[in-house]
Amino acid sequence: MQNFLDRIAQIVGAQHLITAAAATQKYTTELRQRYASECRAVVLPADPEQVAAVVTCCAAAKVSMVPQGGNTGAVGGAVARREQVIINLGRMNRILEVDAANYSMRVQAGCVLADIQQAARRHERFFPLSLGAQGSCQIGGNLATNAGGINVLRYGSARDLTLGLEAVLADGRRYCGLSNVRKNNTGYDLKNLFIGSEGTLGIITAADLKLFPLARAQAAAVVGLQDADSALALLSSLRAATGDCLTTFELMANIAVQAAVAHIPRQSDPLPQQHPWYALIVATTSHTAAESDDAETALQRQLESCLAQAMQQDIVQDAALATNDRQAQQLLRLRENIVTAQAFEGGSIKHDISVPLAQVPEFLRRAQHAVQAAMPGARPYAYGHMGDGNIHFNISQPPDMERAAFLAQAPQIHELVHEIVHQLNGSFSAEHGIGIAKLDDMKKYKDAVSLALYQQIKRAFDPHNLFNPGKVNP
Ligand code: S2G
Ligand code: ZN
Repeated sequence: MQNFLDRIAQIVGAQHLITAAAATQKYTTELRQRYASECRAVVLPADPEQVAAVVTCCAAAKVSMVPQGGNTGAVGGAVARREQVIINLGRMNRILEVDAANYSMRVQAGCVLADIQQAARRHERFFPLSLGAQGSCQIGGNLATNAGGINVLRYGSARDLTLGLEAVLADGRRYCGLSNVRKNNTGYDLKNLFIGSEGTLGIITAADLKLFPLARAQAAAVVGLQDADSALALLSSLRAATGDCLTTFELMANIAVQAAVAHIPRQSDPLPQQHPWYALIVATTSHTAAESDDAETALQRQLESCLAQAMQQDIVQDAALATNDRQAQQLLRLRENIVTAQAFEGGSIKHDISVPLAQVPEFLRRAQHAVQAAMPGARPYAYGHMGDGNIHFNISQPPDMERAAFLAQAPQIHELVHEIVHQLNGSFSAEHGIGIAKLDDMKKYKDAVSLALYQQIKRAFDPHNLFNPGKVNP
Protein backbone atom coordinates (compact mmCIF):
# COMPACT_ATOMS: atom_id res chain seq x y z
CA MET A 1 0.00 0.00 0.00
CA GLN A 2 2.87 2.41 0.71
CA ASN A 3 4.18 2.10 -2.84
CA PHE A 4 0.68 2.80 -4.07
CA LEU A 5 0.47 5.95 -1.94
CA ASP A 6 3.96 7.00 -3.05
CA ARG A 7 2.81 6.78 -6.65
CA ILE A 8 -0.28 8.86 -5.86
CA ALA A 9 1.93 11.45 -4.12
CA GLN A 10 4.10 11.63 -7.22
CA ILE A 11 1.03 12.45 -9.31
CA VAL A 12 -0.62 15.12 -7.15
CA GLY A 13 2.25 16.21 -4.89
CA ALA A 14 2.70 14.98 -1.32
CA GLN A 15 0.78 17.94 0.14
CA HIS A 16 -2.33 16.93 -1.85
CA LEU A 17 -2.36 13.37 -0.54
CA ILE A 18 -3.92 13.37 2.93
CA THR A 19 -3.73 10.29 5.14
CA ALA A 20 -3.67 11.57 8.73
CA ALA A 21 -7.06 10.82 10.34
CA ALA A 22 -7.38 14.34 11.80
CA ALA A 23 -6.81 15.90 8.39
CA THR A 24 -9.15 13.55 6.51
CA GLN A 25 -11.99 14.18 8.98
CA LYS A 26 -13.54 17.08 7.04
CA TYR A 27 -13.85 14.74 4.05
CA THR A 28 -15.24 11.82 6.06
CA THR A 29 -17.79 13.83 8.04
CA GLU A 30 -21.15 13.32 6.37
CA LEU A 31 -23.52 16.31 6.40
CA ARG A 32 -26.33 14.64 8.31
CA GLN A 33 -23.89 12.53 10.34
CA ARG A 34 -25.99 9.43 9.74
CA TYR A 35 -23.17 7.37 8.25
CA ALA A 36 -19.73 6.61 9.56
CA SER A 37 -17.12 7.32 6.97
CA GLU A 38 -13.38 6.74 6.86
CA CYS A 39 -10.81 6.33 4.14
CA ARG A 40 -7.31 5.15 3.28
CA ALA A 41 -6.50 8.59 1.87
CA VAL A 42 -7.95 11.75 0.41
CA VAL A 43 -6.43 12.84 -2.91
CA LEU A 44 -6.83 16.36 -4.29
CA PRO A 45 -5.89 16.44 -7.98
CA ALA A 46 -5.20 19.75 -9.71
CA ASP A 47 -6.54 18.96 -13.17
CA PRO A 48 -8.26 16.26 -15.26
CA GLU A 49 -4.89 14.78 -16.27
CA GLN A 50 -4.05 14.17 -12.61
CA VAL A 51 -7.54 12.72 -12.02
CA ALA A 52 -6.95 10.28 -14.88
CA ALA A 53 -3.51 9.34 -13.56
CA VAL A 54 -4.84 8.78 -10.02
CA VAL A 55 -7.71 6.65 -11.33
CA THR A 56 -5.29 4.59 -13.45
CA CYS A 57 -3.10 4.06 -10.40
CA CYS A 58 -6.08 3.05 -8.23
CA ALA A 59 -7.40 0.73 -10.93
CA ALA A 60 -4.00 -0.98 -11.23
CA ALA A 61 -3.94 -1.46 -7.45
CA LYS A 62 -7.63 -2.46 -7.43
CA VAL A 63 -8.33 0.29 -4.88
CA SER A 64 -11.89 1.57 -5.13
CA MET A 65 -12.60 5.29 -5.16
CA VAL A 66 -15.22 7.70 -3.87
CA PRO A 67 -15.46 10.87 -5.98
CA GLN A 68 -16.33 13.86 -3.80
CA GLY A 69 -17.25 17.50 -4.27
CA GLY A 70 -18.41 19.77 -1.44
CA ASN A 71 -19.54 16.76 0.64
CA THR A 72 -22.99 18.32 1.15
CA GLY A 73 -24.99 15.32 -0.10
CA ALA A 74 -28.07 14.12 1.79
CA VAL A 75 -27.98 10.36 1.07
CA GLY A 76 -24.46 9.26 2.00
CA GLY A 77 -23.29 9.27 -1.62
CA ALA A 78 -19.78 10.43 -0.69
CA VAL A 79 -19.12 8.37 2.42
CA ALA A 80 -16.12 6.04 2.18
CA ARG A 81 -14.72 2.88 3.77
CA ARG A 82 -11.25 2.56 5.32
CA GLU A 83 -9.73 0.84 2.26
CA GLN A 84 -11.02 3.43 -0.18
CA VAL A 85 -9.51 6.57 -1.66
CA ILE A 86 -11.60 9.73 -1.68
CA ILE A 87 -10.87 11.80 -4.79
CA ASN A 88 -11.93 15.32 -3.92
CA LEU A 89 -12.32 17.76 -6.83
CA GLY A 90 -12.07 20.92 -4.66
CA ARG A 91 -8.79 22.14 -6.17
CA MET A 92 -10.29 22.08 -9.69
CA ASN A 93 -12.33 25.23 -9.20
CA ARG A 94 -11.64 27.37 -12.23
CA ILE A 95 -14.31 29.14 -14.27
CA LEU A 96 -12.84 28.18 -17.65
CA GLU A 97 -14.93 30.45 -19.86
CA VAL A 98 -18.11 32.54 -19.86
CA ASP A 99 -19.56 32.89 -23.35
CA ALA A 100 -22.24 35.52 -22.75
CA ALA A 101 -23.29 35.65 -26.43
CA ASN A 102 -23.78 31.89 -26.40
CA TYR A 103 -25.49 31.94 -23.01
CA SER A 104 -23.10 29.29 -21.70
CA MET A 105 -20.18 28.90 -19.36
CA ARG A 106 -17.51 26.24 -18.98
CA VAL A 107 -16.50 25.38 -15.42
CA GLN A 108 -14.35 22.86 -13.63
CA ALA A 109 -16.13 20.34 -11.41
CA GLY A 110 -14.75 21.78 -8.19
CA CYS A 111 -16.31 25.21 -8.66
CA VAL A 112 -18.55 26.16 -5.75
CA LEU A 113 -22.09 26.78 -6.96
CA ALA A 114 -22.28 30.30 -5.48
CA ASP A 115 -19.09 31.26 -7.35
CA ILE A 116 -20.65 30.08 -10.61
CA GLN A 117 -23.79 32.13 -9.93
CA GLN A 118 -21.63 35.23 -9.27
CA ALA A 119 -19.46 34.68 -12.36
CA ALA A 120 -22.61 34.49 -14.48
CA ARG A 121 -23.95 37.71 -12.90
CA ARG A 122 -20.69 39.51 -13.63
CA HIS A 123 -21.39 38.77 -17.31
CA GLU A 124 -25.01 39.94 -17.05
CA ARG A 125 -26.23 36.36 -17.18
CA PHE A 126 -28.13 34.09 -14.74
CA PHE A 127 -27.27 30.53 -13.72
CA PRO A 128 -30.47 29.31 -12.06
CA LEU A 129 -29.36 26.29 -10.00
CA SER A 130 -30.00 27.50 -6.43
CA LEU A 131 -30.12 25.46 -3.22
CA GLY A 132 -29.39 25.76 0.47
CA ALA A 133 -25.83 24.36 0.25
CA GLN A 134 -24.78 26.66 -2.61
CA GLY A 135 -22.07 28.31 -0.56
CA SER A 136 -20.11 25.06 -0.31
CA CYS A 137 -21.52 22.49 -2.74
CA GLN A 138 -19.55 22.02 -5.96
CA ILE A 139 -21.02 21.85 -9.45
CA GLY A 140 -19.48 18.41 -10.05
CA GLY A 141 -21.50 17.05 -7.14
CA ASN A 142 -24.60 18.98 -8.24
CA LEU A 143 -24.35 17.24 -11.62
CA ALA A 144 -23.48 13.85 -10.12
CA THR A 145 -26.71 13.99 -8.09
CA ASN A 146 -28.80 15.89 -10.66
CA ALA A 147 -29.52 18.50 -7.98
CA GLY A 148 -32.79 20.42 -7.90
CA GLY A 149 -33.31 23.38 -5.53
CA ILE A 150 -35.81 26.22 -5.59
CA ASN A 151 -35.82 27.27 -9.27
CA VAL A 152 -36.60 23.90 -10.86
CA LEU A 153 -40.18 25.02 -11.47
CA ARG A 154 -38.99 27.37 -14.22
CA TYR A 155 -35.49 26.18 -15.17
CA GLY A 156 -35.37 22.45 -14.43
CA SER A 157 -32.81 20.36 -12.56
CA ALA A 158 -29.03 20.14 -13.10
CA ARG A 159 -29.57 17.79 -16.04
CA ASP A 160 -31.65 20.45 -17.83
CA LEU A 161 -28.94 23.06 -17.26
CA THR A 162 -26.02 21.12 -18.76
CA LEU A 163 -24.88 21.30 -22.40
CA GLY A 164 -21.87 19.01 -22.16
CA LEU A 165 -19.33 17.57 -19.75
CA GLU A 166 -16.08 15.68 -19.51
CA ALA A 167 -15.35 12.81 -17.15
CA VAL A 168 -12.62 10.33 -16.26
CA LEU A 169 -13.61 6.69 -16.76
CA ALA A 170 -12.84 3.76 -14.49
CA ASP A 171 -9.89 2.69 -16.66
CA GLY A 172 -8.37 6.16 -16.67
CA ARG A 173 -9.57 7.11 -20.15
CA ARG A 174 -11.13 10.55 -20.49
CA TYR A 175 -14.61 11.06 -21.89
CA CYS A 176 -14.43 14.41 -23.68
CA GLY A 177 -18.04 15.52 -24.08
CA LEU A 178 -17.61 19.25 -23.48
CA SER A 179 -19.83 21.05 -25.96
CA ASN A 180 -21.53 24.41 -25.81
CA VAL A 181 -23.95 23.94 -28.68
CA ARG A 182 -27.61 23.57 -27.75
CA LYS A 183 -28.30 20.97 -30.41
CA ASN A 184 -26.00 17.98 -30.66
CA ASN A 185 -27.82 14.87 -31.76
CA THR A 186 -24.87 12.52 -32.28
CA GLY A 187 -25.33 9.15 -30.62
CA TYR A 188 -26.43 8.14 -27.15
CA ASP A 189 -26.82 10.94 -24.61
CA LEU A 190 -23.76 9.98 -22.53
CA LYS A 191 -23.82 13.33 -20.70
CA ASN A 192 -27.12 12.40 -19.12
CA LEU A 193 -25.82 9.04 -18.02
CA PHE A 194 -23.09 10.68 -15.97
CA ILE A 195 -25.51 13.27 -14.58
CA GLY A 196 -27.31 11.66 -11.65
CA SER A 197 -24.94 8.65 -11.56
CA GLU A 198 -23.47 9.82 -8.22
CA GLY A 199 -19.90 9.04 -9.23
CA THR A 200 -20.60 5.38 -10.03
CA LEU A 201 -19.94 5.63 -13.79
CA GLY A 202 -17.22 8.27 -14.04
CA ILE A 203 -15.71 11.31 -12.32
CA ILE A 204 -17.06 14.54 -13.83
CA THR A 205 -14.15 16.97 -14.24
CA ALA A 206 -15.74 19.90 -16.14
CA ALA A 207 -19.05 20.95 -17.67
CA ASP A 208 -20.65 23.38 -20.08
CA LEU A 209 -23.64 25.00 -18.37
CA LYS A 210 -26.60 26.88 -19.82
CA LEU A 211 -27.00 30.53 -18.88
CA PHE A 212 -30.15 32.62 -18.99
CA PRO A 213 -31.02 36.30 -19.26
CA LEU A 214 -30.53 38.17 -16.01
CA ALA A 215 -33.79 39.00 -14.25
CA ARG A 216 -34.49 42.73 -14.57
CA ALA A 217 -37.38 42.62 -12.18
CA GLN A 218 -38.42 40.43 -9.28
CA ALA A 219 -41.58 40.13 -7.19
CA ALA A 220 -41.62 38.08 -4.01
CA ALA A 221 -44.25 37.27 -1.40
CA VAL A 222 -45.06 34.93 1.44
CA VAL A 223 -48.71 33.98 1.83
CA GLY A 224 -50.67 32.28 4.61
CA LEU A 225 -52.86 29.36 3.59
CA GLN A 226 -55.44 27.15 5.31
CA ASP A 227 -54.36 23.95 3.61
CA ALA A 228 -52.32 22.41 0.78
CA ASP A 229 -55.38 22.35 -1.50
CA SER A 230 -55.36 26.15 -1.34
CA ALA A 231 -51.65 26.14 -2.14
CA LEU A 232 -52.36 24.00 -5.20
CA ALA A 233 -55.13 26.33 -6.34
CA LEU A 234 -52.88 29.36 -5.83
CA LEU A 235 -50.01 27.77 -7.75
CA SER A 236 -52.33 27.06 -10.65
CA SER A 237 -53.74 30.60 -10.78
CA LEU A 238 -50.27 32.17 -10.43
CA ARG A 239 -48.89 30.11 -13.30
CA ALA A 240 -51.88 30.98 -15.45
CA ALA A 241 -51.52 34.69 -14.66
CA THR A 242 -47.75 35.13 -14.74
CA GLY A 243 -46.84 32.42 -17.27
CA ASP A 244 -43.18 31.49 -17.05
CA CYS A 245 -42.32 34.38 -14.77
CA LEU A 246 -43.01 32.15 -11.77
CA THR A 247 -39.61 30.76 -10.70
CA THR A 248 -40.24 29.59 -7.13
CA PHE A 249 -43.23 28.20 -5.22
CA GLU A 250 -42.13 26.71 -1.91
CA LEU A 251 -44.60 25.25 0.60
CA MET A 252 -43.81 25.52 4.35
CA ALA A 253 -45.80 24.01 7.21
CA ASN A 254 -46.49 26.33 10.15
CA ILE A 255 -44.36 24.16 12.47
CA ALA A 256 -41.35 24.91 10.23
CA VAL A 257 -41.96 28.65 10.06
CA GLN A 258 -42.45 28.87 13.81
CA ALA A 259 -39.33 26.79 14.43
CA ALA A 260 -37.33 29.27 12.34
CA VAL A 261 -38.88 32.16 14.27
CA ALA A 262 -38.05 30.45 17.56
CA HIS A 263 -34.51 29.31 16.83
CA ILE A 264 -32.98 31.53 14.16
CA PRO A 265 -31.80 34.98 15.24
CA ARG A 266 -33.62 37.95 13.63
CA GLN A 267 -36.10 35.61 11.94
CA SER A 268 -39.70 36.77 12.35
CA ASP A 269 -43.02 35.55 10.95
CA PRO A 270 -43.69 37.66 7.84
CA LEU A 271 -47.41 37.59 8.67
CA PRO A 272 -49.14 39.01 11.76
CA GLN A 273 -51.03 35.78 12.51
CA GLN A 274 -49.90 32.17 12.23
CA HIS A 275 -51.34 30.02 9.40
CA PRO A 276 -51.43 26.25 8.96
CA TRP A 277 -49.37 26.59 5.76
CA TYR A 278 -47.19 29.24 4.15
CA ALA A 279 -45.91 29.57 0.59
CA LEU A 280 -42.90 31.50 -0.68
CA ILE A 281 -43.54 32.89 -4.16
CA VAL A 282 -40.93 34.45 -6.45
CA ALA A 283 -41.58 35.71 -9.96
CA THR A 284 -38.98 37.36 -12.19
CA THR A 285 -38.82 38.78 -15.67
CA SER A 286 -35.89 39.74 -17.84
CA HIS A 287 -37.99 42.08 -19.98
CA THR A 288 -36.34 45.46 -19.91
CA ALA A 289 -39.03 48.11 -19.80
CA ALA A 290 -38.09 51.72 -20.46
CA GLU A 291 -36.84 51.75 -16.88
CA SER A 292 -36.15 48.44 -15.13
CA ASP A 293 -38.24 49.58 -12.17
CA ASP A 294 -41.24 49.86 -14.55
CA ALA A 295 -40.85 46.16 -15.20
CA GLU A 296 -40.49 45.55 -11.46
CA THR A 297 -43.55 47.66 -10.66
CA ALA A 298 -45.58 45.88 -13.33
CA LEU A 299 -44.56 42.45 -12.06
CA GLN A 300 -45.23 43.36 -8.44
CA ARG A 301 -48.63 44.78 -9.42
CA GLN A 302 -49.44 41.57 -11.27
CA LEU A 303 -48.50 39.44 -8.28
CA GLU A 304 -50.40 41.74 -5.94
CA SER A 305 -53.53 41.56 -8.07
CA CYS A 306 -53.28 37.77 -8.27
CA LEU A 307 -52.98 37.47 -4.51
CA ALA A 308 -55.80 39.96 -3.91
CA GLN A 309 -58.08 37.88 -6.10
CA ALA A 310 -56.99 34.72 -4.27
CA MET A 311 -57.81 36.40 -0.96
CA GLN A 312 -61.29 37.28 -2.22
CA GLN A 313 -61.74 33.64 -3.18
CA ASP A 314 -60.59 32.63 0.32
CA ILE A 315 -57.65 30.70 -1.19
CA VAL A 316 -55.12 32.98 0.51
CA GLN A 317 -55.64 34.08 4.11
CA ASP A 318 -52.95 36.79 4.21
CA ALA A 319 -49.96 37.95 2.18
CA ALA A 320 -46.71 39.85 2.70
CA LEU A 321 -45.28 41.27 -0.52
CA ALA A 322 -41.69 42.45 -0.71
CA THR A 323 -41.41 46.06 -1.89
CA ASN A 324 -37.64 45.95 -2.38
CA ASP A 325 -34.80 43.48 -2.82
CA ARG A 326 -33.86 43.53 0.86
CA GLN A 327 -37.36 42.41 1.83
CA ALA A 328 -37.34 39.79 -0.94
CA GLN A 329 -34.05 38.40 0.40
CA GLN A 330 -35.62 38.27 3.89
CA LEU A 331 -38.48 36.15 2.57
CA LEU A 332 -36.04 33.83 0.77
CA ARG A 333 -34.01 33.54 3.99
CA LEU A 334 -37.10 32.24 5.80
CA ARG A 335 -37.10 29.25 3.44
CA GLU A 336 -33.42 28.57 4.14
CA ASN A 337 -33.87 29.04 7.90
CA ILE A 338 -36.62 26.44 8.22
CA VAL A 339 -34.06 23.83 7.09
CA THR A 340 -31.58 24.92 9.75
CA ALA A 341 -34.26 25.20 12.44
CA GLN A 342 -35.21 21.50 12.18
CA ALA A 343 -32.15 20.47 14.16
CA PHE A 344 -33.34 22.50 17.15
CA GLU A 345 -36.53 20.42 17.24
CA GLY A 346 -34.71 17.16 18.01
CA GLY A 347 -34.22 14.19 15.75
CA SER A 348 -35.57 14.41 12.20
CA ILE A 349 -36.61 11.54 9.92
CA LYS A 350 -36.31 13.06 6.48
CA HIS A 351 -37.90 12.47 3.10
CA ASP A 352 -37.34 13.78 -0.38
CA ILE A 353 -40.42 12.61 -2.26
CA SER A 354 -42.36 13.77 -5.28
CA VAL A 355 -45.89 13.09 -6.47
CA PRO A 356 -47.92 14.50 -9.36
CA LEU A 357 -48.81 18.11 -8.43
CA ALA A 358 -52.52 17.41 -7.94
CA GLN A 359 -51.65 14.64 -5.46
CA VAL A 360 -49.58 16.79 -3.07
CA PRO A 361 -52.53 17.57 -0.75
CA GLU A 362 -53.64 13.91 -0.76
CA PHE A 363 -50.06 12.77 -0.06
CA LEU A 364 -49.80 15.17 2.90
CA ARG A 365 -53.14 14.01 4.31
CA ARG A 366 -52.35 10.30 4.00
CA ALA A 367 -48.75 10.61 5.18
CA GLN A 368 -49.61 12.75 8.20
CA HIS A 369 -52.38 10.34 9.20
CA ALA A 370 -50.23 7.24 8.73
CA VAL A 371 -47.20 8.62 10.57
CA GLN A 372 -49.16 9.93 13.53
CA ALA A 373 -51.09 6.65 13.82
CA ALA A 374 -47.79 4.75 13.84
CA MET A 375 -46.02 7.15 16.15
CA PRO A 376 -48.31 9.26 18.34
CA GLY A 377 -46.73 12.65 18.94
CA ALA A 378 -44.69 12.59 15.75
CA ARG A 379 -44.59 16.11 14.30
CA PRO A 380 -44.68 16.39 10.50
CA TYR A 381 -42.27 19.20 9.57
CA ALA A 382 -43.12 19.47 5.90
CA TYR A 383 -41.69 21.91 3.40
CA GLY A 384 -40.44 21.90 -0.14
CA HIS A 385 -40.68 22.57 -3.78
CA MET A 386 -44.43 22.34 -4.30
CA GLY A 387 -44.04 23.70 -7.81
CA ASP A 388 -42.29 20.43 -8.70
CA GLY A 389 -44.50 18.21 -6.52
CA ASN A 390 -41.36 17.65 -4.36
CA ILE A 391 -42.01 17.70 -0.62
CA HIS A 392 -39.48 17.19 2.16
CA PHE A 393 -41.92 15.44 4.47
CA ASN A 394 -39.60 15.45 7.46
CA ILE A 395 -40.78 14.16 10.81
CA SER A 396 -39.60 15.88 13.99
CA GLN A 397 -39.22 13.91 17.18
CA PRO A 398 -42.15 13.77 19.62
CA PRO A 399 -41.05 15.98 22.54
CA ASP A 400 -41.45 13.14 25.05
CA MET A 401 -39.57 10.55 22.99
CA GLU A 402 -35.89 9.72 23.41
CA ARG A 403 -33.88 10.74 20.30
CA ALA A 404 -32.19 7.40 19.60
CA ALA A 405 -35.50 5.52 20.02
CA PHE A 406 -37.14 7.97 17.65
CA LEU A 407 -34.44 7.70 14.96
CA ALA A 408 -34.48 3.90 15.29
CA GLN A 409 -38.03 4.09 13.91
CA ALA A 410 -36.79 5.67 10.66
CA PRO A 411 -37.02 2.51 8.50
CA GLN A 412 -40.63 1.96 9.50
CA ILE A 413 -41.54 5.60 8.91
CA HIS A 414 -39.76 5.64 5.54
CA GLU A 415 -41.66 2.50 4.57
CA LEU A 416 -45.01 4.08 5.47
CA VAL A 417 -44.28 7.30 3.62
CA HIS A 418 -42.72 5.72 0.52
CA GLU A 419 -45.61 3.25 0.24
CA ILE A 420 -48.04 6.18 0.06
CA VAL A 421 -45.81 7.86 -2.54
CA HIS A 422 -45.83 4.64 -4.56
CA GLN A 423 -49.64 4.44 -4.37
CA LEU A 424 -49.79 8.01 -5.71
CA ASN A 425 -47.39 7.20 -8.60
CA GLY A 426 -44.64 9.36 -7.17
CA SER A 427 -40.91 8.99 -6.53
CA PHE A 428 -39.14 8.10 -3.29
CA SER A 429 -36.19 10.29 -4.30
CA ALA A 430 -37.03 13.56 -6.05
CA GLU A 431 -33.73 15.46 -5.99
CA HIS A 432 -31.26 14.15 -3.39
CA GLY A 433 -30.43 10.90 -5.19
CA ILE A 434 -29.94 7.39 -3.82
CA GLY A 435 -26.46 7.10 -2.26
CA ILE A 436 -26.70 4.40 0.39
CA ALA A 437 -29.82 5.84 2.02
CA LYS A 438 -32.32 4.68 -0.59
CA LEU A 439 -30.89 1.31 -1.71
CA ASP A 440 -33.75 -0.64 -0.11
CA ASP A 441 -36.27 1.58 -1.88
CA MET A 442 -34.51 0.92 -5.20
CA LYS A 443 -34.91 -2.82 -4.61
CA LYS A 444 -38.52 -2.44 -3.56
CA TYR A 445 -39.90 0.07 -6.05
CA LYS A 446 -37.76 -0.05 -9.22
CA ASP A 447 -38.91 -2.60 -11.78
CA ALA A 448 -36.71 -5.57 -12.64
CA VAL A 449 -35.95 -4.35 -16.14
CA SER A 450 -34.70 -0.96 -14.89
CA LEU A 451 -32.53 -2.60 -12.24
CA ALA A 452 -31.11 -5.01 -14.81
CA LEU A 453 -30.31 -2.17 -17.21
CA TYR A 454 -28.62 -0.20 -14.39
CA GLN A 455 -26.43 -3.22 -13.66
CA GLN A 456 -25.57 -3.66 -17.36
CA ILE A 457 -24.65 0.03 -17.64
CA LYS A 458 -22.57 -0.12 -14.46
CA ARG A 459 -20.72 -3.23 -15.71
CA ALA A 460 -20.07 -1.58 -19.06
CA PHE A 461 -18.65 1.59 -17.52
CA ASP A 462 -17.00 0.18 -14.40
CA PRO A 463 -16.51 -3.60 -14.80
CA HIS A 464 -14.32 -3.86 -11.68
CA ASN A 465 -16.74 -1.80 -9.54
CA LEU A 466 -14.07 0.71 -8.59
CA PHE A 467 -16.22 3.87 -8.68
CA ASN A 468 -18.30 4.45 -5.57
CA PRO A 469 -19.16 0.76 -5.07
CA GLY A 470 -22.29 0.11 -3.00
CA LYS A 471 -23.99 3.35 -4.01
CA VAL A 472 -27.07 3.85 -6.21
CA ASN A 473 -27.22 0.25 -7.43
CA PRO A 474 -28.77 -2.05 -4.82
C1 S2G B 1 -34.28 21.75 0.75
C2 S2G B 1 -32.19 20.72 1.56
C3 S2G B 1 -31.61 19.47 2.08
C4 S2G B 1 -32.27 19.04 3.40
O1 S2G B 1 -34.16 22.58 1.65
O2 S2G B 1 -34.99 21.89 -0.25
O3 S2G B 1 -33.36 19.85 -0.37
O4 S2G B 1 -31.53 18.93 4.33
C5 S2G B 1 -33.51 20.46 0.89
O5 S2G B 1 -33.48 18.83 3.44
ZN1 ZN C 1 -35.05 20.35 -1.59
